[in-house]
Amino acid sequence: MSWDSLLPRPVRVRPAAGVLELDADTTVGGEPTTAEWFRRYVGAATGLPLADAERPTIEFRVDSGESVPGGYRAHIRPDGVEVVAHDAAGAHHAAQTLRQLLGPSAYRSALIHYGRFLLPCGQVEDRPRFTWRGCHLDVARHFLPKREVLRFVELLAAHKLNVLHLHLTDDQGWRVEVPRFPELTRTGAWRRRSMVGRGPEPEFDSRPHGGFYTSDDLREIVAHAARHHITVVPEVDVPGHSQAAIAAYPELGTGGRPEVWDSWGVSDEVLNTDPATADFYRAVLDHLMEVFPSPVICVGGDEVPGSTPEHGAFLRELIQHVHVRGRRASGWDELLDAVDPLPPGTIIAAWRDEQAAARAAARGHDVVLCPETHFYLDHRQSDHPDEPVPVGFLTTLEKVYSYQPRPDVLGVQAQVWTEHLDTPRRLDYAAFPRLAAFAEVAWSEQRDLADFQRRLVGHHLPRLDAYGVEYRPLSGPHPW
Ligand code: TNX
Repeated sequence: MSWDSLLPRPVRVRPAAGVLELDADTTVGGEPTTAEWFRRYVGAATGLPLADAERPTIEFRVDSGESVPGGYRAHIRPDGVEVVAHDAAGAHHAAQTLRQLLGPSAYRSALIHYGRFLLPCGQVEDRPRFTWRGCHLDVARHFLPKREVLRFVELLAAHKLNVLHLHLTDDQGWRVEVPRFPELTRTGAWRRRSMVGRGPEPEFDSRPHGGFYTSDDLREIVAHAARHHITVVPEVDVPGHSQAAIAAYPELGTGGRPEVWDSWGVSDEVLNTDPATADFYRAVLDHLMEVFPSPVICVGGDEVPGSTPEHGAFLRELIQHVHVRGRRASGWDELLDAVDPLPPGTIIAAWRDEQAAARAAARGHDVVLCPETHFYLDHRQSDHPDEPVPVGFLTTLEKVYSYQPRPDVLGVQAQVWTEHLDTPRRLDYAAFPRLAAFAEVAWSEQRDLADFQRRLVGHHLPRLDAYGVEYRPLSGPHPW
């Protein structure tokens, strides 16, 4: 495979003549999480042992004097590969680059390719543009089985993304087991109806929908993500988007006993702001912080119907609770209006407009750019009538790629909301290949649409094919 196949595009490459062929004698060593990852994934695809050795053929070294966090350089010669990375994350990025250079077969999970596995000689110097290169995944609107989340983690890592923001609760479902409050999942994880219609006006039938992750499931997801140098940022959305919690514990609401919501849109149900409700959520957050080592915990804060100053005070208490525990809270940009003063250190996920990002930055908050105009991957990909998800704005691959982030931010994040994505196949279709365009925005300073399209069509889609991703074809919607 060639150096000009890499996606996201690296900072600098210097191709040289010759190749390094991987064979039964090839050894791998150095930074242990990376060597282990390479052995497991590239080993499975090549059928090679890629054993450890004192002087390995492929060596991942870490030197904090080199590059910047997440950065690396690699030198491929006919007799070996030397990687020097700033940190373990940088070593992992280098390993992902090597996998891309090996060609699409390196993305299979078993050996079917009886040809040779070749790395082109040359050098690469690479580093991420942004610290936070996130993807948000809504597992509340439609539950996504654990195995699919593990797979999604691998796909994020293949695109050099490093944050998985898990939207764990919403009006339509509560997906995280909290041992102290068993009704949250016994009642809150299930709803009466399933979506069947695909149009802008959804239709439903009477099959129930639901599911949730146990603490061990979530620890497994966190560990798998950590092996891929991805941080899992959990979100419990308050005080709006909380009907599932209120269905489980009606005393959290403002009266009545609603069911878990089985329609889309924003429910009018909202949490009350009694001290007992704040205590309840402090306990939920404590549990979350026990399961998720993430330095950032998201409290939501979006779309609160009839938001009052009391709701702002409630959010502030929870943000402070997160900060007292030594973590940082994040939330959607409505926090800028609702919470006054907003505790310093709160990270703002700016989704509504550029102004929200500018205001957050001006007030000294770290910003993650999540613009719904460009990075909402639930939105439709063309105006073709066969497009399976006709909702939202038109968000083409090119539109995602065209986004110019303001430079003074912590990072960028793509959003996969799942009202209309009820199966893993539909999730693949919505997320890919737009997530590849997003990844280049997140990782690279340089932007060249024609060159991106060339790498995508010629090299990257074959990788996704080999991995088994059912992405949206560039030629138009799937016939299903
Ligand atoms: C807005 S963005 C929402 C979500 C929806 C999404 C659909 C945000 C913080 N809230 O609740 O799922 O639009 O595109």
